[in-house]
This record gives sequence, structure tokens and C-alpha cells, in this order.
Amino acid sequence: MKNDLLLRALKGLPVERPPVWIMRQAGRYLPDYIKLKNKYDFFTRCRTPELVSEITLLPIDQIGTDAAIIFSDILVVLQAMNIEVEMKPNFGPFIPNPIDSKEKVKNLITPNVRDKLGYVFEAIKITKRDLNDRVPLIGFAGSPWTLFCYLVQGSGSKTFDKSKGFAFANPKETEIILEKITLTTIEYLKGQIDAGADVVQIFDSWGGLLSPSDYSEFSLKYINRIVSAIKNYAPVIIFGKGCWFALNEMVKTGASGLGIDWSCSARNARYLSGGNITLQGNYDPAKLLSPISKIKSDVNQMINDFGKQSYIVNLGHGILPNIPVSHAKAFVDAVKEYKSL
Ligand code: 1CP
Repeated sequence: MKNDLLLRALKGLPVERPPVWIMRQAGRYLPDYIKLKNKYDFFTRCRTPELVSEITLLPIDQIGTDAAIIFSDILVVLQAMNIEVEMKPNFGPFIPNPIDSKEKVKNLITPNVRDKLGYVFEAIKITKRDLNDRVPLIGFAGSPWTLFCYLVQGSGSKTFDKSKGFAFANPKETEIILEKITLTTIEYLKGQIDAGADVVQIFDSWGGLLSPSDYSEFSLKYINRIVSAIKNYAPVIIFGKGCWFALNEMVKTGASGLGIDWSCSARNARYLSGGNITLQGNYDPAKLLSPISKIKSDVNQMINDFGKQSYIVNLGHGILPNIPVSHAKAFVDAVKEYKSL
């Protein structure tokens, strides 16, 4: 690997500077992505290995990040489990027949992952070939709780009120659903690693909607099983949006890195996670709209706050579609120009 900063940071090995990548760097804001978006619908983009590779490499070539993340979506796992998922332009994910009653739980199958998601593994192989070991490739999956949120709600939501209501009213059925997603996700991430993913990240985008005890029961329990099953094959990063309260428990899973959002300071994150594990984050994505000089001084300060070692520079959540490419690049350049105090 020509640039192995990410792999070293995840092992806690010394680095000259921290690695940097940007959550959702492969889609959303790059003009060349928008061109492809206007030509092919979303799941066609996900299912065509050559397109996946092209999109995945865009930020490496144009922004210069230290890692690539495979272009796909967390919801392809629900599709593999027999759930129809549409991606509606200017709306987002839509599930015409969500699991909103006990009777529908049986609709969810535990699939043969190679049959249903082999196209992702194929895309990873092609992307690895095209990357030619320039930077590591990150594979990913949604956490079982986050997938459950979409499965029951039927679309995106700020509160996922239907999903939470279903979980509290039907804990047994919820457990069955989360179990099935967990088993599928373990096979899915193993397949990604077999195909060449160097690191995997678990996105728990909606874990922060739960109280600490509900988080343990409905989310962390299953993330823990996933990490246990795969941590010997590749380093795992857990990103739990709004889940600062669980950092200490997340360390115990054996993950190599923990994602932090901007609601938690570097100091608090180091304190809550015990001070040894690699942390990733946590710039507010909206702050990429600041003037470039401000972005650069913020990044310098952020590295000083987290420390240069055992740290991965990133945003605290996905990049927004309205960020100018020059600002995203300034964020990355600031890390490459980092001078310690
Ligand atoms: O046509 C389009 O461009 C649609 C926008 C889009 C894109 C680019 C969606 C729909 N998914 C993706 C790709 C995607 N999704 C990646 C690929 C790599 C990258 O872009 O760098 C990744 C890692 C994801 C992960 C994902 N999808 C998450 C977890 C991360 C996060 O942002 O919290 C979630 C929650 C989703 C669901 C999803 N997919 C798409 C949208 C608009 C959403 C969010 C909907 C919502 O709940 O509001």
C-alpha cells in the first residue's frame, strides 16, 4: 500500500500526520458525480462495477483523500433481505411495503449473501484493481438498528417515531428482525473483506435517537456481535451519530476506531473512550461553508485537540451536497499542511 496512513492510524502506529477522508465523499457534491447521477438511476450506479469504481475514485483523484470508500448504500442489505427499496430523486429512500406490523416480520429473509450482494463484491474487486494500492479501500454497512429504522418507517425521518414505537411495543419481533439483519451483515462484511476491503465502517446513523439503556438493547448488542465476528479479518470503525454516551461501551467491542460527531468535543471523546483507541471526526459538515482560511485554521486546531496520533481527520457526518469542491479540498489540504504547535 503506497499510502497506508489510515491503516497505521487504526493500529495506533506512529504517523507523520493523521490520515483524512470524508464521510459520503463518493457522492453528493462532486460535479462529475452529478453528471453520472443524471445519466443512470441510483441502484444502476450501485450495481454496475465499472461505475462504482469510477465514482469511488473521484474523490481520490479530485480531492486527494487518504482512503476510498466503496460507492454503494446501506439499504442494499434490505433489498437482499426481500424488501423493495426505491431511491426517489429529491426525496431519498422509499420502502413501499415497510414492516409495520407483527405479521409482516416473516417477509424478511436471511439471504444467501453471495447470490444477492455479489455485485458489491465484484465492484470492490474492480475498484481495488483500479486503485492499484494507492490508498486503502473502506467497505461499509449500516448498523442493524439503523436499517431497522428504515425498514419500519418506510423512508427517512428526523425522529423515526414509527420505528421506535414498533420496537418498544414489539420487543420480541424487533429482536427477530435485528438478529436477521445481524447475520446478514456479518456475511456481507466478510464478503467485502474477502473481495478486498481493507477496513470496514459500521454506520449507526440513528443510534442517537435512543436512550443509553435502549441503545444497549437495540443497537450496541448487535454491533458488538458484528465486530466480534469480523475484527480478526479487518479493522472496524464504528460511527454512531449522537452516540457519545456509548463510547466507553463501544471500546469493549474490539473495534479499531470510533467515529465522533461535532456534539462531542475532542477532549470529551478521548476521556469517554479511555484515551487509547483511534478516534475519527468530527468537523461539522456545514462548517465547510466557512471561508477557506477559517476551514484551514479549524482543521489545525482540531488536530491539536485530538492529537496527531491515533486520529483520523473526518467530518462528524456526511458531506452536504452544497459544499464547493474547493472547500472540501481545502479541508484535505489543511491536514497535509498540518504543522504541530
Ligand atoms: O442519487 C443520489 O446521489 C442519492 C444520494 C445517495 C448517495 C450518494 C444515497 C441515497 N446514498 C448514497 C451513497 C452512500 N450512502 C454511500 C456511498 C459512499 C459515499 O457517498 O461516500 C454511503 C457510505 C452511504 C451510507 C448511508 N446511506 C447512510 C449512512 C451514513 C449517513 O449519512 O448517515 C444512510 C443513513 C443512508 C441512507 C440514505 N441513502 C440515500 C439517502 C439520501 C439516505 C439518507 C436518507 C435519510 O434518512 O434522510
